Amino acid sequence: MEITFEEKIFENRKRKPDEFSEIARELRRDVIKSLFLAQSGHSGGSLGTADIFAVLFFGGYLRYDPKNPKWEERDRFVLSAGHICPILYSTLARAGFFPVSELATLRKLGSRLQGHPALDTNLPGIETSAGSLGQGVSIAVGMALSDKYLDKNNRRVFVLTGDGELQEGSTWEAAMSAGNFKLDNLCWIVDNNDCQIDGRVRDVMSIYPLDKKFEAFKFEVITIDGHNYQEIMDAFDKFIESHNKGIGKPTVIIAKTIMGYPISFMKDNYEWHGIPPNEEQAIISLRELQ
Ligand SMILES: Cc1ncc(C[n+]2csc(CCOP(=O)(O)OP(=O)(O)O)c2C)c(N)n1
Repeated sequence: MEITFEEKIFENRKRKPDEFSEIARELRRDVIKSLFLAQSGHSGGSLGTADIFAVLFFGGYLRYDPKNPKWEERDRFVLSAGHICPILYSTLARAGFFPVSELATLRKLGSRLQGHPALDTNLPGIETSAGSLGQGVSIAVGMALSDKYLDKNNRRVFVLTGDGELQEGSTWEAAMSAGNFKLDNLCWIVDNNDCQIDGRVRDVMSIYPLDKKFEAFKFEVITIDGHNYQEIMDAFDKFIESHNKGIGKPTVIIAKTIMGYPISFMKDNYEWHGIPPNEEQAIISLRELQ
């Protein structure tokens, strides 16, 4: 007997935290392989956020149907940090939106898997183009606004930004709007690895204290270890409860992550923000991800 969509979501919800580690390892292996084949792209953030992607997409939190990507009642996921799309592509492929074999075309001419998500490639599962930092989160706020006040539907909007991305002024306008308009259907995840393209976020231009800033913008603030599955699950559960109760506040999950995690020679090194592994590094990485 075929299981229904709702049953599948419920089954996913029952996953134990440990079950995510194999999923995340698979996603990270895909990231390494596709970046190696492309010989360009962003390793650090893609690897560092894999645990969050595993829980969000495979834990029954994000509602989607890969067989019907435009399903009216789906939640939306916006990758505002568009440069870390290798992890989004692996996730979408493993979730069944398109063949896993297509991951080998990352950044190739004519591929649907461009270096930043692009709507005009018609890749299933992509909700918006992104890559110009700050833009995606503003689009996500617009989506949440129209869902809550125009369509009055039950959809949730999840958006992921980097922390260096928060040095882009427009992100704070998005935060101010989300708080002001009481967008309790918006879950903003910050990949807080304290690394960006040129160094430590705190050295280049500090964005801290992040929790106090989001509180001032009227957010429900949850700070977690972004590699701890139980904490990630609890944070999404709390957001969903807030949405169901209609608390009138957006949620931000400040996820403390480690860039390049868990690869020994990439971990917490901002120089891995935007480079791919060479052959030797890819072999070592895949060995470490066994
Ligand atoms: C508006 C804009 N300015 C500059 C860039 C170039 N850029 C891409 S990623 C990045 C750093 C982002 O840092 P962070 O958000 O912390 O991402 P992480 O390094 O953790 O992947 C920069 C400056 C861009 N994509 N968009």
